[in-house]
Amino acid sequence: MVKEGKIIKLIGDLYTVHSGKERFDCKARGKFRNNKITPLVGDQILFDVEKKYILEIKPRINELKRPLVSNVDYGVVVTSLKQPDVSWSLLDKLLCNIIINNIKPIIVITKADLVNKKEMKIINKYLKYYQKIGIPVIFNTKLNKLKKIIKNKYVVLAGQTGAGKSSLLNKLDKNLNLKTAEISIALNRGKHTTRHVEFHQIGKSFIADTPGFSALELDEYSNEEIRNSFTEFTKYECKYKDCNHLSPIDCGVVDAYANGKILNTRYENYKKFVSGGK
Ligand SMILES: Nc1nc2c(ncn2[C@@H]2O[C@H](COP(=O)(O)OP(=O)(O)OP(=O)(O)O)[C@@H](O)[C@H]2O)c(=O)[nH]1
Ligand SMILES: [Mg+2]
Ligand SMILES: [Zn+2]
Repeated sequence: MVKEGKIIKLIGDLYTVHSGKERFDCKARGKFRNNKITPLVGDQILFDVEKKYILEIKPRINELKRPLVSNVDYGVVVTSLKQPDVSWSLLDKLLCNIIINNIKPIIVITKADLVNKKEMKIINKYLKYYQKIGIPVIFNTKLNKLKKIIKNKYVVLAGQTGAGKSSLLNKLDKNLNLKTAEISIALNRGKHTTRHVEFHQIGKSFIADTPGFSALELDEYSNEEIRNSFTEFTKYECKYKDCNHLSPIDCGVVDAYANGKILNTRYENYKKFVSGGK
């Protein structure tokens, strides 16, 4: 019998498929390897119930390489303010990565309890900017707004190891009990506690916990894609339509940056990303 379902988890080469109210364990056939297409967590598929094989992958709405997942509506960038320390460069990279793949970004802030008032004042200036350019910024201590936005949606969590992704899910669902771990004090970063991608149904949302990482490259993207992912830049007018915003002549973005309308780190990161200093 052939059924349709959605891949919600992958461990090793074993896929867990959600179909109706049931779950099935399936494997991918060689056919997919030959065609250089691998089923991903998030894929809508047809599978053979008796043989436990994935037969067909339905066309994807989108696909993210890091973390490896498909068909998501929202990408939540989980950003810790301490342990590991906040990195505006990594945050901008993660946002690029999500926006370029046609996924809507949300920023969730963790570990605000570890920064002092003075530090928080500076950090708030940055966070306000992201909010202003249309990216929701939500603290992990106030999750009602997040719950509202992601109702009935597929969501992927992305962020550094140790940022608090699994802890966030445990907060959203007290019965989940996902494994979390203290960060390594010596390295000031996490221990790669989560090892696989898995969607969890929480209320009416499906949220994928994912392995964290320490660094991310944007090599696979063109300068144009990176430029377009800095969505607030489109507000400013440049003399040339395909302006790369790198030369100060006739460039509305450089002007806006010089006039303090664009956050320093945003423009500096943009320059780094498009010139290969990713
Ligand atoms: N003080 C504080 N600690 C937090 C907060 N959120 C998470 N943590 C702690 O941070 C550590 C790492 O959290 P995890 O949830 O395991 O982090 P992760 O992002 O899932 O990490 P990986 O699975 O390695 O990618 C744990 O010890 C958590 O208890 C927070 O808001 N404040
Ligand atoms: Mg985790
Ligand atoms: Zn320009």
